[in-house]
Amino acid sequence: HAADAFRTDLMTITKFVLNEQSKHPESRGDFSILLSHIVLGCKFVCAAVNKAGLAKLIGLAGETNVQAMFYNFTCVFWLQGEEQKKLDVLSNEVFVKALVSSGRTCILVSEEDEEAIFVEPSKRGKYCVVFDPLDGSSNIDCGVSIGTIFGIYMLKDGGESRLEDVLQPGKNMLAAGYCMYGSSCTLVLSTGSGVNGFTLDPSLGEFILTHPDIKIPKKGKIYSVNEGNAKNWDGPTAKFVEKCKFPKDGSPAKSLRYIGSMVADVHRTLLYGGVFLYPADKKSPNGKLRVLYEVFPMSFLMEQAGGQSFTGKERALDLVPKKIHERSPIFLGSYDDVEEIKALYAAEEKA
Ligand code: P6P
Repeated sequence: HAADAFRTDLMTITKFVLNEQSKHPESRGDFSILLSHIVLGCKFVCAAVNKAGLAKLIGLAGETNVQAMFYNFTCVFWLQGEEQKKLDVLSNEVFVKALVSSGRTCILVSEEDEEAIFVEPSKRGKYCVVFDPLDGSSNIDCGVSIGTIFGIYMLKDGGESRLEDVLQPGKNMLAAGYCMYGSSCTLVLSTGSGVNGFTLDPSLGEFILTHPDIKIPKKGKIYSVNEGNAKNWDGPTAKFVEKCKFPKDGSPAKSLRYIGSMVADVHRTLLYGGVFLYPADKKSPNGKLRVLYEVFPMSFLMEQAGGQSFTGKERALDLVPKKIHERSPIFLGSYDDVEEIKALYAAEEKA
């Protein structure tokens, strides 16, 4: 029957977030309203990213001409000929406007903005959001999946919002997630009690719960690193990768999978297991990935899914950033695989 084609017990992200809220009777719904604005931002960026391909197809001078305007809760965007705006700049505008218009944020840190954004008092709320609006955007032209990454802190104390409120260790985050713009649009979210994945149904314009309670396999068969940096790796990283390729205990070698877009590499690691690493090297002693809006949100998700995340020195979520665009080396993924890396770094410590 046609009726059978449609499941009627769909769990949307909106319902899911409201269910979570109902577990906190004291909650006034601010967090749910904030999350709904982040979801809105993801929907518009998803549409813009898809249109980008189309824009190229219909030959708009090879640039992406998608303009988005926020009118309060709704957003109008259209393909237009005059202003040439790059997708990562546009995505940043969409998220900044969505977050400010939510009336629930006080400080925003974006990969696209050198300085933190302090929200004007009339629109100020109690949450601080750190985000990379379009991570991996250099991969757009070849159609590789890219994504938005975000983390949410609560203002440290009810007073004035200060930069210290976003220089908190990742373990203080209330929530973190990413939205991957690929063959489908998938939003993976944790609000501190597990990890859930939602897929955008474009016909409904809703994110539907498709990956409930994601748990990363305890050990994986994949390692994910840019081997092109091998000549600059330190000892423990080099030893770990060597072990992946030439295991001494007769176990099969691991497969190398590296997409070069963090959201895509982390999403595969979360679902299939294994380890993703962006280590320090002689050229970049703090690695490449940014602490606040790449390392912390992905580490938060990994721990919530039963995995772990290590910087080469400490648990990633224990790191206390000093600057909002600080970088850190990162080794994240299956619990046992990261344990092996920690043991190699500990052995070097002792040596
Ligand atoms: P590399 C994309 O530019 C990015 O910021 C992450 O998404 C990705 O994991 C990393 O850099 C890739 O860096 O040096 O391997 O090209």
